[in-house]
Amino acid sequence: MKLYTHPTAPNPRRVHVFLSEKNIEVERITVDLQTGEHKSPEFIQKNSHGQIPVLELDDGSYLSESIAICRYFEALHPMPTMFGSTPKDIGRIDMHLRRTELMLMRNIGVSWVNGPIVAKMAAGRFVQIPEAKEQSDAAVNAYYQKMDGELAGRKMIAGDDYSIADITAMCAIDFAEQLVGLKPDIELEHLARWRGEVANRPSARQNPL
Ligand SMILES: N[C@@H](CCC(=O)N[C@@H](CS)C(=O)NCC(=O)O)C(=O)O
Repeated sequence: MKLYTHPTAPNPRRVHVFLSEKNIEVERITVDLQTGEHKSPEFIQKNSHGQIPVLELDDGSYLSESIAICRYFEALHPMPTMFGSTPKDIGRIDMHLRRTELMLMRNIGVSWVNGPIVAKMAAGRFVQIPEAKEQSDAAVNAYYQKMDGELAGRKMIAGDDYSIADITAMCAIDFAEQLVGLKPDIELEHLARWRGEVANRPSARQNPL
């Protein structure tokens, strides 16, 4: 198997952290995002959406979407589970994962696309909408507040145990803080406690942003 990836991009990082948690080694091939290798005809054969990560299976077929790749490995190596084992845990983890992707990551993405780094990197490729960034910045900060309230009452995002919801939220917030200027307010102490705990796991330290 081969993972087409990039050492610091936030979606691939989710897969890297997940694989470290499970102690799974997969050959990694770095895709050069700067030169647009992910949009080349050769890469489009692997993922028609021209995005990373992409997993090449031993039979020559390809899987993309970070969570689909993680689910594939979870099915191959169920323990330690990152998606839950009991019906209740599976449901709860999926609920938090979906909220994190659809409400937090999506708005961080809007702020990123309409922000200063993309303005420099991809001048002319996107029409930037400052009002959209204002709204998504506010939505991200509101989401941080909601997380802080929830983390006051439990250790990890979906309960007592670390899960794919924690991996996804950590990768999203690290990216938001370092590259989108959306650092959680220092007063959100429960969110800060959780961030400290997930950042200290070997899987996070082995796969920094
Ligand atoms: N939903 C996809 C998103 C993948 C994605 O947005 N990857 C980024 C890197 S973090 C990418 O390839 N960006 C280049 C592009 O979209 O052109 C997933 O979860 O894997």
